[in-house]
Amino acid sequence: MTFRDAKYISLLWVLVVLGASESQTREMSRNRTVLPDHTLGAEVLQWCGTMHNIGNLELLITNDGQFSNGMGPDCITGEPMKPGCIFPKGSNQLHLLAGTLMVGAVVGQDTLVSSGASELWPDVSPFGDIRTRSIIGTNGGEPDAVSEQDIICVFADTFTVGVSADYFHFRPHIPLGIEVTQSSYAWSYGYAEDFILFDLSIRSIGDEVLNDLYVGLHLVPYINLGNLEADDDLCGFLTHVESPFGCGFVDTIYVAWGADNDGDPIRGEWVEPAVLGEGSVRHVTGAILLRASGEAARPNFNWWITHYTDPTLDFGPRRKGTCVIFAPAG
Ligand SMILES: [Ca+2]
Ligand SMILES: [Ca+2]
Repeated sequence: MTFRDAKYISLLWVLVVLGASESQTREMSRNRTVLPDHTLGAEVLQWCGTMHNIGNLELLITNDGQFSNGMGPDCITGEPMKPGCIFPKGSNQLHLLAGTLMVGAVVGQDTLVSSGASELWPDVSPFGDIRTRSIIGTNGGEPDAVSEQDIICVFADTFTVGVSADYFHFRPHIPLGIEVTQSSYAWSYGYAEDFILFDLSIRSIGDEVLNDLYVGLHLVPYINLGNLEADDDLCGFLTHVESPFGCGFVDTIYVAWGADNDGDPIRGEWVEPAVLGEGSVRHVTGAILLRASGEAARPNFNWWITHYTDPTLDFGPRRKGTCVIFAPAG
C-alpha cells in the first residue's frame, strides 16, 4: 500500500492470555511541531514507562515502541516497574522478554525499517509524556477514557542524532518519517482481565511517499519464574479452531502464541503458585490482530532463533536455494 503525508494507518490488536472489540482511533492533541531532528539523551527526550496492572495481566509500557522491557521508576506512580509480562498478577510467572513495534516500507529505491527500542522515541516533555486516563470515577471518569486504565504514548522515528547505526549495514538511521500514537487499554472485569488492547495510529509526517508498508510486532517469549529457564519455550501461529457453536463451524483466529514446552512440572506435579522458588508456568499468551484500516489486514507469521553460544543452532525463515551460512561468532 502507499502511505502519504496526512494519511493514517490504524491497527487494533490484543495481547491476551489464551483462555474484539471495536474502538475508535484517538489522537493526542497535536499542538506541537514535529521537528525533523532531535538530540537523544535521557535529559532531553521524555523516555519513561508505566504499568498496566489493573487486570490480571501486568505489562510494562514504555514510550519507545516497545513493551515488557525496561527499568526504573514508573513515571506515573513512582513505583518500581516490573518487566516480563506477568500473569497472573502478583505472581512471578514471566511470559515475555520484550515486544517491539517495527514499521518498514519502500522509499524510492531503498527499503527502510524503523524499530522500537532503538529508532522510535518520544518527543521532549511535555509533548512526549505518557498520558493516562480512566473510566473509574464519578460521572464515568475522565473525558475520552476508554478503559479502566488507558495508557497513551506518542513516539516517532524522526530522531537521528545519537541513534545507533544500522546493525547490519552500519549506516546511520534513515527515518521513514512516521509518528505513532499508541493507546492501550486494560480492565479489571472478570471477562476482560486477561487481555490488553492496543490501538495504533501511524501517521506519515515526512515528505516521502512510503510504498509497500508493513507493520510488524516482534515478540520474544520468556516463560519462566525469573530463573532464566527460557531456552525451552515454544511459539507458533494458530490460524483456525473448531467453533464452540459446533455444526462443524471453524473460527479464524490468527493468533501468534508462546508457551513453555512442558509447563515446568515439579517432580510430576503442577506447583502453582511457586513454593521456595520452584513452580510451574502453564499459561499460554498470544497476540491477535483485530482490525486494520485500508487494505492492510493480511497477517503473516515468522519465527527465528538467535542462539547466543552456538551459531549452528540459529534458525530463521529463508528460501531454499538462497540459504546463507554465516560464520560462527567470535
Ligand atoms: Ca520456559
Ligand atoms: Ca519447561
